[in-house]
Amino acid sequence: MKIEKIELREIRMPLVHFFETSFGRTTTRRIVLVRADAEGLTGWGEVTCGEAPFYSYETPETAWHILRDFLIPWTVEGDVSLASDLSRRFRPVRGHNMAKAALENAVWDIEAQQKGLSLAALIGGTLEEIPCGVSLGIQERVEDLLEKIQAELAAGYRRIKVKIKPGWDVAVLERIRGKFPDIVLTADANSAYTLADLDHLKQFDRFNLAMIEQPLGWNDLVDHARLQAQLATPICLDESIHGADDARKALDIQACRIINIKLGRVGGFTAARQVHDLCRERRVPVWSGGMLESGIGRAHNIHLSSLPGFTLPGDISASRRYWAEDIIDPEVTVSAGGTIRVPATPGLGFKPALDRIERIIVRKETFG
Ligand code: OSB
Ligand code: MG
Repeated sequence: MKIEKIELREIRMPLVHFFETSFGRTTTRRIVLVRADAEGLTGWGEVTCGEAPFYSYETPETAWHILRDFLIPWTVEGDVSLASDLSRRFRPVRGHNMAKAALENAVWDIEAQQKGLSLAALIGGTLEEIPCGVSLGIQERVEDLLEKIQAELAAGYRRIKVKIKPGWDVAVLERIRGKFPDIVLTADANSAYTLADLDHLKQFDRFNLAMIEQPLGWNDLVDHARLQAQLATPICLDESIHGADDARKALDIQACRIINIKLGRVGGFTAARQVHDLCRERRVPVWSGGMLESGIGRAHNIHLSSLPGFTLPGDISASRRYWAEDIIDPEVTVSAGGTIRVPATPGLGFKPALDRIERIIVRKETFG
């Protein structure tokens, strides 16, 4: 196919409630959207990076630069036969996976429509419904967190993940387990600890967590392997896994027993599928992480989670939990049983609401 036109838009979306992790608090998202047009069809992608370079080094500014000056020119020149060709074409750019993913995923959306398939069907997804969990940020008071957990369980969510950091960990988990002894509970540290905290981290074993996510360095594998050897709780890696090579190395040295796959962090559907396939071969469970996405990124995550190795609930929840008004129609909803139905119509299966997007746009550039 010939990609005739690509548009970048940056939008601002205030969160319904602030979201706080060990690296800081977010109140309003800055989101870069990619729209690609080819042969009468339109595809959409979302750059999932944070506003500041705290989760990874990417920001909306770096993504705009890498897309405008490298990835977009390489996409509009010549033909693209398959969306999966783009990851090879983008390889000379080191890293910047979230910028790459946004454009690659927009082209996957187009390819699915051309073939009359849902994105899930195009990538080989088999699950018609996906199990959902929630990620709860650090709160002002432990009581606020306990109330939120209660409400999310009542809404049907199947797994509760809480953000932790030094000073908001053991005592908080103690309170949660006191009130909810049997729920599926996980904790995400977003790299807030080091191996010097080994004795402290060992205390987590008594909370029967389904996993502890990314306790150590954002790009580390080796120290995580040391830690895993000393912990009963399975480690799940998030930040450290940038593609199938990292996943293979992490599993070879037993740095983790579970992997969180994020489309943006690994660079799009092609790489995400490679990580999934490797983990499936090795019987390692995976799940889809989230990055406080708008409906567009959220929809991509839903399709990804239809692959058969996604056996654990993902951080994919209802639009309403984040947005007063999402930018897709219909918005993402979750059943009383805590599941989301994977759309079966061609492409994304959700319609970007152009009028709403135009109302919250802060910049736009057209290429091609
Ligand atoms: O580590 O999973 C993470 C949000 C921003 C940055 C990193 C993470 C998160 C989440 C939110 O946990 C998950 C969601 O989008 O619901
Ligand atoms: Mg995480």
